[in-house]
Amino acid sequence: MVKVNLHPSVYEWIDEMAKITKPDKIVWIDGSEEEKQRLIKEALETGELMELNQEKLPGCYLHRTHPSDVARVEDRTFICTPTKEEAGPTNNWMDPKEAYKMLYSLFDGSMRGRTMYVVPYLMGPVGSPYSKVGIELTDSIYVVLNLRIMARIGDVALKALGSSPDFVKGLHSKANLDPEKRYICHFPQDNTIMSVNSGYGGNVILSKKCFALRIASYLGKKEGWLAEHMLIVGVEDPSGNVTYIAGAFPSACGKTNLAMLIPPEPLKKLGYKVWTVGDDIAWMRIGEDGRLWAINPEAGFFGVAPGTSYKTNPNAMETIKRNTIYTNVLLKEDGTVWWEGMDGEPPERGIDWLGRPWTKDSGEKGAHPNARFTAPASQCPSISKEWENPKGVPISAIIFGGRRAKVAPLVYEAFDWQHGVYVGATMASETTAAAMGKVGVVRRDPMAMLPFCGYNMADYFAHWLEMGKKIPNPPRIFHVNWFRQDENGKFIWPGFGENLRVLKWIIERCEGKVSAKETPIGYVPYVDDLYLDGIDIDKETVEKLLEIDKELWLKEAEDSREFLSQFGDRLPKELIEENEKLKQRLSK
Ligand code: GTP
Ligand code: SPV
Ligand code: MN
Repeated sequence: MVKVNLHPSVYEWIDEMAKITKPDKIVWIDGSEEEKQRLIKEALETGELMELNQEKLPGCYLHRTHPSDVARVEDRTFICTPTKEEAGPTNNWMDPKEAYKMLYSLFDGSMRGRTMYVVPYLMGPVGSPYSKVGIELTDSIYVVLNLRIMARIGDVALKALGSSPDFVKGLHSKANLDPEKRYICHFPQDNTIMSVNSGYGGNVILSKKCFALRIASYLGKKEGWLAEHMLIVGVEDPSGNVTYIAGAFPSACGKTNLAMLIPPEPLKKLGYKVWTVGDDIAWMRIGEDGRLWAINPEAGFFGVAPGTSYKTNPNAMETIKRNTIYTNVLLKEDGTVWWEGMDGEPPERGIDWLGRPWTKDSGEKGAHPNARFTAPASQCPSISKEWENPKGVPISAIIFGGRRAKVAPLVYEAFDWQHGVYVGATMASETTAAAMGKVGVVRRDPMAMLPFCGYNMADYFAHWLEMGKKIPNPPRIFHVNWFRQDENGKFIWPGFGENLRVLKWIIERCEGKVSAKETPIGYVPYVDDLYLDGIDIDKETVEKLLEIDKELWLKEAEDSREFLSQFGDRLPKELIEENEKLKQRLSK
């Protein structure tokens, strides 16, 4: 292990947690290759991992979680602030004293007979002033191996921490996976996360949603920056100029796909290229040049497997060919993997995500709808050469989006920052399999942060408004919807690579190159300004995708008003003002 004089509080905290959880041994993770091989060997012996066909999928392994433990548990996720108001009406709240008391009893002896791994990890590029350190204590090798891909772990993290006491404490134990005693608790004031009785990604890879979004959003508010559920993508135009866009879509609504987009043939011919910086989380600060700059705090992708194919996302398919952990996918007879929506014919038979024999005519899903892959970002063919730039990349446009079968047009632009914050604050989307609960129900999911904001959402809106005043040259704000459906429930817009045509318009708006139609909800493209050469959808249909139905939008405005009203006096008045203005424009 690297020699650094860590702050005494690091050891004190680990000792204290070990006294409670009572592991047989404690192992510090250094991040070395040798250590990785040792952990994999151990996980193969216990069955925590299964080896896949090493010729076809070198360095790849399969993991199955408990059937009751396949997605984030929003109803068991808590923000434990001194007062309920600080957590706000959209979060579950628990009094910190009571939460600690309950958790310590659940953690009591939970690691008996197991090893406690001490995993120091760095969020953000090495050497970046914006990077932050966490330490996760866990009794799961699966978690260690995932963290190894998703963050920069071991010695690099300890070096970055040095003798500072400033790190995020994370304690995780699978305990006995009892779903009734599953808790994901955050203590923003203490820089602390505690997760118990789960083994599923978003609940246990504490670097990700727990730290980089919930704790970080709280730190961002305090320190004047933004931690967001956003992809970061660079679009290179034929002259070689790269424009960076950040996009917030709710879970399983297309961030990974947009971040790794491959230009459709006609745009490729013109010279367009797309570069991936991040697919899930962005930390954004105001740069010296007065623009908003973003880093990807992560080092890997924890992506949705179903629907990923060479047709929809070839860059992802190339990324996950090696050194990838697959969770809850179908195991094929040849030791490779499959999921619904993969290219070609489904296999005749295999072992499904539950570990049961499966045949293609069984009518059952082979992979869980929230099956995931964990893969290093460095393996992505489209990875940007700027992805580890300590300064980040300058953001020209922010896009909000969701799954809306109706109402929301393909794309529109907000009138200004304040209106853009309203658009983000009132965005809605159909729920997906990324969280436990009903799928396909429309809900408001402000800035795609409903499950991830670590403090009162009204204060979060105020922070966004405040940031807008502080950024001399703010990004323009847009809203997109790739998911409008026809009467038969089919997606109308072809999506995926074709989404670049929308990004092209967005970039031209940022450059002041195209005009737009002013509508009550914002600026909408003139259809002739969208590059539609060689696309498989006719102009009239695109016109329809751009239509604003005033009746539906008035209802939308009413519904948004009701959603906002839950925040009471704490809600910034600017958002009510925007809601009023929208209704007035719609009633004209
Ligand atoms: P999280 O990792 O949960 O935050 O999700 P994400 O936003 O990164 O979603 P992802 O890109 O993995 O997409 C989720 C699902 O939506 C996959 O099944 C995709 O195939 C599908 N999808 C993504 N983009 C499009 C699109 O443009 N059109 C359609 N119809 N489906 C899409
Ligand atoms: C999401 O649900 O938004 C994810 C997957 O990115 S998880 O890490 O499980 O939260
Ligand atoms: Mn996500």
